[in-house]
Amino acid sequence: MAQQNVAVLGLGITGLATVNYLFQSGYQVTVFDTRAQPPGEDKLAPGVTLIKGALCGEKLAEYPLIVSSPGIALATPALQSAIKAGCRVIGDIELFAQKLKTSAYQHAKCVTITGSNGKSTVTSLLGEMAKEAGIRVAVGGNIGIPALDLLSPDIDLYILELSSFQLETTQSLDADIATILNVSEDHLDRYDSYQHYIDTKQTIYTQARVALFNQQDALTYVQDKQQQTTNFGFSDADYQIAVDNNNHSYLAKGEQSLLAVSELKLSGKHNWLNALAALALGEAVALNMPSMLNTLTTYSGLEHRCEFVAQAQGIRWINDSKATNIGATQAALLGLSETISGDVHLILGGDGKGADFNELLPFLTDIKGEICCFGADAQKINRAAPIAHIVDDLASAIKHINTHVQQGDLVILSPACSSLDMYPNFMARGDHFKALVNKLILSET
Ligand code: UMA
Ligand code: ADP
Repeated sequence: MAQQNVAVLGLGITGLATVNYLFQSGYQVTVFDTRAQPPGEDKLAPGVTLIKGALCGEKLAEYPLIVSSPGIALATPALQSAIKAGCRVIGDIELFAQKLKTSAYQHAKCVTITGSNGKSTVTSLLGEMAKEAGIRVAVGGNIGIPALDLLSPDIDLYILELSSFQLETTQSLDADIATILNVSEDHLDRYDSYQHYIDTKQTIYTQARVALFNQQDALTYVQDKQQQTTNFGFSDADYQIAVDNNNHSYLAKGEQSLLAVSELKLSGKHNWLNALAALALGEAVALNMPSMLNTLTTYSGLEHRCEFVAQAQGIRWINDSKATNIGATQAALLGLSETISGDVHLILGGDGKGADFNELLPFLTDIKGEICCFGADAQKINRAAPIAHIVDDLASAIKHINTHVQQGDLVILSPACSSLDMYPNFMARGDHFKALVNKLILSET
């Protein structure tokens, strides 16, 4: 029998995982990548053809099945013309979903997590909860490990973080539970409208048996009235915050208090919601509550998310490089305002992905310290918020702020923008910030 031809678009980590998966499943694979030196080139199996350069609709139309990477928008003209010519376009998560329906994998449970912010925190937290409960768990997707690389018949629970990019090309997941944690503007350079981005997020629910929504955020509400749902939120929710007579707050299931929020290792009120979401997801896949609560008392969060860097001369430095949209910066500012005695100094900047920075303005007016901005959208930020000084780069921002700080102050990199205009990724930006801060502190002691 002739091998079926499949085109894989993109040779990043998703493309490479897809190529390996299809190649091992016996397909004839051709990879397309627009870049002159795609990152996975040296790792390609012999027998896989790589075509570099601009995507051509006519060429793609020769393939009945195209598996596209998340970094390539479905709206790309070459892809659209291939679809019109009758090609089927899916993503790696769709291949994963199909594999999970086969006999060796059917026993496994699956949780899917999307949202504009908090995805990685909830995904990794739930992964830690499952590990602590002794479950054979695999954690991946947008958080970093491509879903296809997780597949093993030995796994009993998959926890997938899904981006809107991945949801664009996924139709047949059958998750035990799916959640949209929250929705705020992001990736507006990729979608023709905010509504398009919201609608894409909503498709996660139609591919799950139970939908978990955020009571505080109407954009996460479930549209299908027939769908089984559960919810989390500060109040009026299945998983909520209870306050006792002494004004102490607790994570609670309905009226039943579970854990004092003061016991959480994570800080900031947005993390109360993340913890509630993880508990709801965990219960839906039968994780044991005492064990999950125990994890919450030890889990300290991921690098680059409101990460403590150093304290010197009474000044606290925080790396929140993963704040790549306005909603994340807003959450960081609200969370931190409760914990400091002095002023907050803020570093913004990068590529705003089409965001309207006027929406950030209400959260900047309370800031008494310095605000600096740099990068591709520095002018745009400064036009919306003239209090933000334009500087050349991160080093200049730190230098400027350091001349204004006083004991009790806090300096935070929470850029509200992606890093890709100046750095390979948000991790490199956060690492640069940490290195600059540590160097500064060393030079002053
Ligand atoms: N690219 C090209 N030409 C191509 C293919 C890709 O220029 O032919 C560019 C894309 O525009 C993008 C970059 O290369 O700028 C990477 O794209 P990719 O699809 O090859 O990405 P991968 O390396 O496979 O990583 C992807 C996710 N990346 C994106 O969605 C852009 C990773 O999420 C994810 O961890 C990984 O799959 C595993 O599932 C990153 C991300 O930034 C962290 N996600 C966005 C976010 O979180 O906001 C959605
Ligand atoms: P994502 O994977 O969705 O980008 P992360 O957990 O990596 O989410 O966090 C990204 C940024 O969003 C960080 O700056 C973090 O402080 C902030 N954040 C985390 N959880 C929430 C939430 N529930 N609401 C708003 N912002 C959040």
